[in-house]
Parts: sequence; structure tokens; C-alpha cells
Amino acid sequence: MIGILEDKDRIFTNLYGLHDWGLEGAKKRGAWNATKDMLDLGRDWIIDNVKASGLRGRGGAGFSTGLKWSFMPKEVTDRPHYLVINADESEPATCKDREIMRHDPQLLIEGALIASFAMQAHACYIYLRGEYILERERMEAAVKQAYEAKLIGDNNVHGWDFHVYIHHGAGAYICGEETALLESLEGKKGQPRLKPPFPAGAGLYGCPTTVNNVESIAVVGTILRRGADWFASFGRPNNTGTKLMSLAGHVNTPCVVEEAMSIPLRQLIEDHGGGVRGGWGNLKAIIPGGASCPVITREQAEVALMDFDSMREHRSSLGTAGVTVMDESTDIVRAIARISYFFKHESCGQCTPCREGTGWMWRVLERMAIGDADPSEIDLLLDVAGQVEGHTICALGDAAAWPVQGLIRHFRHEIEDRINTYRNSRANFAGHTIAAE
Ligand code: L3W
Ligand code: SF4
Repeated sequence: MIGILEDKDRIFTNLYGLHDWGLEGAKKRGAWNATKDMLDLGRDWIIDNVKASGLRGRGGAGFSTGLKWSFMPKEVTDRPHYLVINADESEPATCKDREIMRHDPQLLIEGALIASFAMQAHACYIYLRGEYILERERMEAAVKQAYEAKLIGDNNVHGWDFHVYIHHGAGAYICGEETALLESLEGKKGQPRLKPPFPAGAGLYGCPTTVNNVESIAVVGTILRRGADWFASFGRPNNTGTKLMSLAGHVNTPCVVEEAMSIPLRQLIEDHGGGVRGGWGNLKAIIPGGASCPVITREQAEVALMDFDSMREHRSSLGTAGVTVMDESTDIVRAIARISYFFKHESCGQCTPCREGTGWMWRVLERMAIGDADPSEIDLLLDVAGQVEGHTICALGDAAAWPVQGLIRHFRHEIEDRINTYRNSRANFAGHTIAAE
């Protein structure tokens, strides 16, 4: 089913905080209902159903959640298993996990118990973004309520000893990369590790670990309660389910909304964002899934669907579904230069192409934003972006290269015009100076 989601099919029924976020309110909305029955059906049943639902990771990469869980060792040795929830939501224009933690924290804790049981983990760490103060307080309060109600903890009503620990980050974007996050949890500098080994083989303290995004875990209880088929009925094959999407930038009503996967992007903007400021014709470009996703044009946005495959066809990415809308007033070169600065600032500096390339790309873009560049530098910039992409330890290098490539792909003419204008104004200025002399 593609299109507008009906209220009855929403998982996050308190997304806007209109109801009680606490345990009693959450239970009335369905959380913790029949959780024990699900555990009684066994680990394989849980993992098979999560696979059958088609749920793909909601943090940006879109990896199959059930498949990731199945990578965890079947037998537990003297190395404990861990679930780590990535709540370091730092991708610019992304604020969906924040709403879950503020308004529906019990769904996250319930999902964490189910996922941990399925992967034989007795402990879960929730790694929160440094700036998320209210969310930390809310999560801590919710965890306390769950302990007091014996939903989690030792000898809890579910028969699976389970502990949740909240860990507050210190505001570094790179700690949202799963292995940098694990380093940070271990008390070290947040720098990505080389993969493989993947966390399922050697993760937290060298033990089998699964790292999942907040939304990926918070939907699990409802998927199992309502059925894998129900979840898979939204969207289209390979792109199933409901999805939290954020709308920011030049829309009339910025918001976070839960929608069916594969909703047309234009419909999402018009039905939930109140349309583009000044009307659809005033649209210049869209970043569909967070700052690392390449821009798409108005013509592409007209036909694109909000899902993994459609965005790939348009040479972009669904990412976190954090949509940034830019109208015709946008200085697109300066906008991408600002994004470049972000990645330069957040690079951990561990590998040369990223450490040197991000700063180089940013400096060239800053010059291009005022036209102070040579036309040949456009291809040079493209070449350097290609040298960074795929040649680094983690995806931050790619994330820095993609917006630059998207800019040149679609807006090369704007850079060229700017360079010409700058050259002409310099020539005119020189002419005036000579004439005055
Ligand atoms: C075991 C294998 N596990 C893959 C696991 C892997 C990870 C997951 C996806 O980057 C993207 C990035 C950002 N055996 C495995 C395996 N896995 N093969 O699957 O892995 P991967 O490498 O495809 O992605 P990643 O390194 O997790 C994440 C993009 O997300 N992004 C958003 C980032 C920001 C946030 C936020 O603020 N919440 O997430 C936006 O586009 O650019 O491409 O778990 O271990 N053979
Ligand atoms: Fe660090 Fe960048 Fe290398 Fe990632 S790509 S490990 S952020 S230097």
C-alpha cells in the first residue's frame, strides 16, 4: 500500500506528546501487551518474523534488521552478548528518534527486551546524543518505571534477566558510527574501527554485539503484535513498513510524521509539510535523507518515492528520511559548502583521504561560493570527491563526498555562472581603475 497512512496503522501514537508518555499511558496504547507470549514463541520465531516484515535499519544504511540479528552467535560462551541502541541522532535535519524517546520511550524499552532475548543478550546500552538532555531524563525515568514494574531487571515478569543502561555521549557526530560508538562506550576516543570484524563477531569489549537504531528497535513490539504481514503491507517489496520522516527547511509546516514507506516525496511535502514555501514551482532542490545524501532536483522530486530503491535510482539515498527542502532563494553552492564544513569539523582525522579531503573540499567550495575559482577546479573537485569516496575506514568519507558530487551533477552551471560573474566584475574593476588613472 503506497500513500497516506491511516491513524489506526501508526506505531507511534504519541508522536506529538499529546498523551501520557509514562508506563500507564504507554500500556493503554498497546506497549508491553503480550510481550511474554512473544518470548514464549522463541528466538527463531522472533528473528524469522522480523525478517519476514522486511524491516530495514532506520539509521541510514537500511541493512535488514532480522538478518543482522541472525549474525549473532547461536551459542553463548563466556563472552556475553550485548544489544547497543544507537541514539546518537546527529545527522543534520534528523530528529525522529528524539520524538520516540520523548514521547514513546516504553516502546523502545520493550523492543530492546525482545531484541535482546532473541540475541541472548542480558544487557542493553542506549547511547544518547550529547545534546539530548531532556531525552536522557525521559529515558532514565522510563527505564526506572520499567524496573519498578518488574518488566525488566532480574527475575522480571518476562523470565529473561535484562538490564538497560543509558550512556550519554559528548556531542561528536562520529560517535554515531557504530564502531566509534563502541569505542566511546568503552571509555576511549570515539574513532571508527576497521570492519570486518563486524560487531556481531567482536563488538563491545570484544563480545558479540548488535548495534541498532532507536526506531528499528522501537517498532519491533508492534510488528510482532500485529504481524509481519501487516508491516510488510505498507510500501513496496524491499521497502516495506511505516517510517518516521522529518521535514525541514523551506516548507510551510516543518514536522516529523510517520508515513507508509514509498509515499511519493511530493505528497509527503504537500500533505504533511504544508507545501513548499511559495508553491511547488518555487522548489529548487531537496536533500532527502540527511546531510550526507546528495541533492535531487525539482524534476526528480516530482517523481521520487520515499524509499531506498527510488532514492538510489535518483542517485541519492533515503538515509534517515530527514528531508531538507530548499526553495529558489537558496544559495545552493553555499549550502553545500556549509555541509562540507560540517563533515570537515566532524572527521575524526584517522585516515588521510577524509582528514585532508574534507578540509580541501570545504575550502574550494567556499571559494566557489563567491566565484573565486578556476573553471577547471570543478572537475578537480569532482576528482577529489571520488578519491575520498570508498577509500576511508568509515562512511563519513563517503558522506562528505556525496553532497559535493550531487552539487556538481545538478548545479554545475551555477558554479560556472558564479565564476564568470566574479571574473567579469574583476575585469570591470580593473578597467575602471585603469580608466581612472
Ligand atoms: C555482519 C556483515 N554485519 C553489514 C552491519 C554493519 C552495520 C549495518 C550497516 O553507515 C549509513 C551511512 C551514512 N556481517 C555485515 C554486517 N553489517 N555487513 O550492517 O552497515 P553499513 O556499513 O552499510 O552502514 P553504516 O556504517 O552503519 C550508516 C548514513 O547511514 N546516514 C546517516 C547517518 C546518521 C544517523 C543518525 O543521525 N541517526 O544514523 C545517512 O545517510 O551516511 O551510509 O550495523 O555492522 N557482512
Ligand atoms: Fe575518521 Fe573520516 Fe576515517 Fe571515518 S573516514 S575513520 S571519520 S578519518
